[in-house]
Amino acid sequence: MDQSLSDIVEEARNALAEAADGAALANAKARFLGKEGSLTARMKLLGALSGEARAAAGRELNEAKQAIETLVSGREADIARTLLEARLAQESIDVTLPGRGLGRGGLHPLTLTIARIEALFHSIGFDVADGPEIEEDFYNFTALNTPENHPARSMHDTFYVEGGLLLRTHTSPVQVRYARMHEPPIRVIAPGKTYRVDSDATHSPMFHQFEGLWIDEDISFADLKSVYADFLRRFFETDELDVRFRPSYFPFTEPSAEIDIRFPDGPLAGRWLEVSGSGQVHPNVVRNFGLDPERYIGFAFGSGIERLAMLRYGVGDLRLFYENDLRFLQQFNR
Ligand code: 2NM
Repeated sequence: MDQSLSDIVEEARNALAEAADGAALANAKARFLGKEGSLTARMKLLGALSGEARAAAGRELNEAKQAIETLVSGREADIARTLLEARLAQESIDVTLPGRGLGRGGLHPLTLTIARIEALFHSIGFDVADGPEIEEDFYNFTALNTPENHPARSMHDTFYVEGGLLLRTHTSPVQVRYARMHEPPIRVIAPGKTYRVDSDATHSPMFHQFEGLWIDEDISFADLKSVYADFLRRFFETDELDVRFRPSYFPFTEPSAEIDIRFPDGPLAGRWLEVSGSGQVHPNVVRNFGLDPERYIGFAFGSGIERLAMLRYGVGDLRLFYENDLRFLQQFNR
């Protein structure tokens, strides 16, 4: 005997329930309602019946067809909901998880040292100036009373570049430019990169310097000494620091003095350490500033920033400043 309609509906219910996605569902639906579907085949047989029997069989077939269609749309909704739930589960974000965090950068110890020097001199009325690192011979040497045959001008000591220019060997040319553009009284420091043909454990071809210049009508070496000694004690955060000025020679100052310091305690206690050069600006240089050396007195000083940073932080090797090893750099925050 042929399958009963209720068996077909039951078979459809099972087949549809097994369909896991839209394509499988369409296939399952076709098995019953499609052109070759089992229910469709029954419909085709209606023509052979007549009268009351045909009407009754037609009603039953329609009921079965509707039952299957209802099952299909129910299953359709199930599949759509399952897919949506899977997608939502996959795309969900747990807003309660902690963030990844931002790695915080820091300032290079030389940058910190320059900022500290600038702040200390700024607090006593000094301006901060900068200028070109590629300089003219005039500003780097000639204006600073450095003779044509001076060894510092040799190719062994100075980097010359195209166009008769050079890499500044100190920041004094900034002082020259500044002094020629400003009226006394002048109080200025010029920190920055400087270059010399020199490279070993204690010398880098690029290093940092700051130089200071103070010009007024009525100042003396005592003013230079007190300003610079005060700076050093504030820089190293100890009033106990010994400071001495020792006669020396520079072409651009006369008289000139080397500045030494001595720590009362710590690993360097008791040893005199040279940290700076200084002097009264040579009359020829004052003239090159565009000023009358009979009227104006200038005092100048200069210091290597790496040297000051090494002493302050207790760094033993200059090269550490240039290697960008984070294990080194991360140790400095003031
Ligand atoms: C030093 C030592 C002595 C210096 C001189 C000048 C200028 F431009 F005013 F003449 N600036 N810096 C100077 C003097 C620098 O460094 C060891």
